[in-house]
Amino acid sequence: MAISKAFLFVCFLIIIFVFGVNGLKVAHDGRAITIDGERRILLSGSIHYPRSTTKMWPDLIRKSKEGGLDAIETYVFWNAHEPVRRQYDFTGNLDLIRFLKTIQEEGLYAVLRIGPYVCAEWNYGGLPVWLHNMPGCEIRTANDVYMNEMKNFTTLIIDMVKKEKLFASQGGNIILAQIENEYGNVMSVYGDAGKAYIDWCANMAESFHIGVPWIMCQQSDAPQPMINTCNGWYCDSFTPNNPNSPKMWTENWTGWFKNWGSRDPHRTAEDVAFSVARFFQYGGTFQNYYMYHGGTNFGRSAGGPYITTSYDYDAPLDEYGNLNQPKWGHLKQLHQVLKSIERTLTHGNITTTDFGNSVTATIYATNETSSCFLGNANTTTDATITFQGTQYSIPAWSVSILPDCKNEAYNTAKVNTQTSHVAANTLLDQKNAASDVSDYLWYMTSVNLKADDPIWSDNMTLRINGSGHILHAYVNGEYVASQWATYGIFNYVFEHRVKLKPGKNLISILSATVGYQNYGSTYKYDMIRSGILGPVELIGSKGDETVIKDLSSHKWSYKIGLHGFENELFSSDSKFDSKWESQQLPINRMMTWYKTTFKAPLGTDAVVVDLLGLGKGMAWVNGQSLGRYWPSYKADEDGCSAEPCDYRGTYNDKKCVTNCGEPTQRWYHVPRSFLQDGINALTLFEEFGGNPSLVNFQTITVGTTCGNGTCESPKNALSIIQNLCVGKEKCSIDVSEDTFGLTSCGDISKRLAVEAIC
Ligand SMILES: *[C@@H]1O[C@H](CO)[C@@H](O)[C@H](O)[C@H]1NC(C)=O
Ligand SMILES: *[C@@H]1O[C@H](CO)[C@@H](O)[C@H](O)[C@H]1NC(C)=O
Ligand SMILES: *[C@@H]1O[C@H](CO)[C@@H](O)[C@H](O)[C@H]1NC(C)=O
Ligand SMILES: *[C@@H]1O[C@H](CO)[C@@H](O)[C@H](O)[C@H]1NC(C)=O
Ligand SMILES: *[C@@H]1O[C@H](CO)[C@@H](O)[C@H](O)[C@H]1NC(C)=O
Ligand SMILES: *[C@@H]1O[C@H](CO)[C@@H](O)[C@H](O)[C@H]1NC(C)=O
Ligand SMILES: *[C@@H]1O[C@H](CO)[C@@H](O)[C@H](O)[C@H]1NC(C)=O
Ligand SMILES: CC(=O)N[C@H]1CO[C@H](CO)[C@@H](O)[C@@H]1O
Repeated sequence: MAISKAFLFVCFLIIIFVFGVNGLKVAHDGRAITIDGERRILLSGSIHYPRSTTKMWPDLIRKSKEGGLDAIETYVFWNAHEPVRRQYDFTGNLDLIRFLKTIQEEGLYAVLRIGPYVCAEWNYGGLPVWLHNMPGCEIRTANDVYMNEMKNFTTLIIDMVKKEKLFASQGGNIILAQIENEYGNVMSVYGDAGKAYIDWCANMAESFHIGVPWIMCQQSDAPQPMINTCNGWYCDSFTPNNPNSPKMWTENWTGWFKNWGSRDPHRTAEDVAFSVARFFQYGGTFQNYYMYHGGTNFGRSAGGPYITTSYDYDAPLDEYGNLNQPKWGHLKQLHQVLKSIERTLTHGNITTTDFGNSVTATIYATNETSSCFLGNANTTTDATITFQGTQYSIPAWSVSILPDCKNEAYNTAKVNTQTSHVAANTLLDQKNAASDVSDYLWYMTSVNLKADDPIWSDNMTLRINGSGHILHAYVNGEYVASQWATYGIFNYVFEHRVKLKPGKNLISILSATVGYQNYGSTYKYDMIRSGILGPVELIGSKGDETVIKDLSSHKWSYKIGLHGFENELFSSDSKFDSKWESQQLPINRMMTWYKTTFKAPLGTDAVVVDLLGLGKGMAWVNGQSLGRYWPSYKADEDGCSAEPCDYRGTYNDKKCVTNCGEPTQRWYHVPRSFLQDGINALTLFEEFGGNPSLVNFQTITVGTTCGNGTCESPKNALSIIQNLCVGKEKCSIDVSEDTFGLTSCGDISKRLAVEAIC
């Protein structure tokens, strides 16, 4: 009963293994799990089937495979399957067999950690509470009542799996199984009975003859042939208790769970990659991410006490199954590099040289080839070492992998996966930093100012040599100003007063492109830089004296895009749909998303949306982009002529222009095919701030023009119609000279066009 302590432990896994009979022969030697006699580097990830839905499973598993995993690991959740003694539930997302088969269909191995004690931040560690209430039952120790129940459930699971021929030895995909879980951490509580119990667990497991190896994580005295494995944040210095057991990491904690009241835990991609690379540098051959997808604690399944409903874990796949970048991508690259040197890692002689200050180099050498790891476990100091005649720099707390012992293919601290966060000691070309996934790129840096910094004055300005099409500057989260280029003149200087404070100041510049250069006749157009070119400077002036601080080569962090775009707020099935508030319509507010519904205009005429009143941004109808809009940008006042256009003479683009002084583009085409019967959705992202209350949909009718000519009604036609029709459900108008007056143009027929917005 003394299990309350177990609540404080987290159960994670990392495993390494081998065995087989009929199908695959999975076994192991002291180096690695072998599959059909071949030593393997195996990368596995935990996904707990009850923490997602059956519909999500194929996608989660596909994304795991795409991320470079070989195997999916899961616990089995006893109290979910047997909520009442001898009454079982294997339906819906408790369908363990379906989950294992889904993994198999996607072509991955499975690791089955039966437990059935699982910890896992799962209610009561996965044990049914009815056990606790059985007379004479003492859990997880040499107690007949408990052992009988544990054996009954474990047998049930093994039989189910065997019946479906899911063990690799039967031709299935399960390559490893686990009995008990992290018992080594608590065994001393049970005294001698604990040791007797774990031996019993091992014997029972063996008696099932499943044909694949059994593991026991965190069990330093695991009885043979159980393989003891390591769980933890780092497992590089772990050694199994038997020279014939490979070095396996069953729980590499990719992040952490959350409890009510806790902040959101995050483990960086760099650090997870460091721990994995280091594990392989030091001879590891199997590792499992706990979690690869954390998911959700549905119902009352959350353990604790006080574990939250979300079990996101900051895992490579987030709670909803989306890629958690850059973590997913950074690890994927690591997996590719490790797989490329699988043979060397599993066969090479290992030699490690200590360079001091926690810097080591490890050579894996076979007769044919060698691969190297350069590790720097120093938490603060970057290292430069000369290794086999070449100089290498290794950032603090990182591992470089040199598949040929010459060229660095990967460093755990250099995250260059397709990601939204980048950092560099220079101002990057927006094309390099943001690729072409968004118009928007944040340039962010911080400036530490001492109280006696010579730059201090009460007149400090931020000066940015622009060219970023459009930029919006913020200092310490407060908006400073915006500026943009005009067509053809893309260089401008932004200069505005800013308020800084002693200590750390955060400077954030949002650069927006309005289309990348598409042509150049006297230069290579593709090489034209975009974004903030620099310099970016702070200027302090006291009287005549000016002090300039150039920030251009500071450390700049980059973030692509804006949250709303990442979350696809414009998409018709956006899962953030509930976040829309319908309070008072905010106007003139920068970076604001608006969403409304409308009925499509009837008929077949072309439809446009009139965006007068808005600043600049992007518009979508039913999730389909209408493109950028910018009605606040007015055309030149000059150059339009009241005279009819003279067709004679050579044409140029300044001739016969119209629309002077008006919004450059006010109406935006909404193709009929974007529209549906009934309700349609319009989404706007307003960058500058505007007033969407005037937005309306119109149709374009060919062949009618309402223009100012010489043959017009002499009366105010609009007010006549307003009087007759506004406020009425129906109205009829007598279109005659009696109503609209005599014109000076005689007998020619006249037309009345009315457009009504209801
Ligand atoms: C589990 O216990 C039930 C009785 O409660 C028994 O009928 C069944 O055979 C047992 N299963 C195993 C595998 O021992
Ligand atoms: C880290 O590097 C610094 C500087 O080289 C050194 O003084 C320190 O001892 C190192 N720390 C460790 C743990 O190696
Ligand atoms: C690996 O070590 C073994 C035993 O020390 C030795 O016989 C063999 O030559 C070594 N191979 C390489 C490639 O260094
Ligand atoms: C590697 O080379 C060593 C020394 O030449 C030899 O003894 C050993 O058998 C070779 N090993 C393999 C796997 O070829
Ligand atoms: C403030 O500094 C700017 C240049 O950085 C200068 O142009 C301006 O005249 C200064 N204003 C005052 C009030 O000193
Ligand atoms: C600003 O950028 C433009 C375009 O690259 C460049 O010609 C100009 O010299 C820059 N200005 C300064 C002050 O560096
Ligand atoms: C039509 O012309 C009159 C007089 O020239 C002018 O006041 C009015 O604004 C014009 N209406 C439109 C719709 O252009
Ligand atoms: C259960 C377990 O292995 N816990 C370890 C996880 O890693 C941290 C940090 O390395 C250790 O302090 C724990 O003991």
